[in-house]
Amino acid sequence: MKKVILSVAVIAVLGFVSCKNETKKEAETTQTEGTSEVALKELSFGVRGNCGMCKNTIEKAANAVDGVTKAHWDVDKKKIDVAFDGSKTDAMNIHKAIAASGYDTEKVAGSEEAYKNLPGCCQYDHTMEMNQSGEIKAEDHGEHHM
Ligand SMILES: [Cu+2]
Repeated sequence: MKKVILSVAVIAVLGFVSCKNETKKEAETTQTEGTSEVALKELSFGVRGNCGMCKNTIEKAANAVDGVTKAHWDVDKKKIDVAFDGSKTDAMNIHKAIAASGYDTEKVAGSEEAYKNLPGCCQYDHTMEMNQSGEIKAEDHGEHHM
């Protein structure tokens, strides 16, 4: 009887050890590198807009493009920083999506229809300079000819 109990104990120990080995092996295999080859691209370009509401609309439009992972519009610089998966979309799709929401980008003019539906405070000036430095501009940047 004692022998039986002993052998059961031995089997249990052996089983435990082999189980342990297995989990260790598994952990090692999952650690090996995946084949993820995400072509993440970053890009900045000019987008016109006035305020925080514009920011929401612009960023929402950019984020709605499949493959976009980041969209950050700077109200002072009139510029957006985006990151996207280059295998899913391209820069032009993002320009178009923002333009469709009513905002001018440096490549695509904003949809007039969407612009008209923007709140009054968001109806930005179409001649607004894009890609500003964010600093106060000096009015006189020509040379002085006397
Ligand atoms: Cu606005």
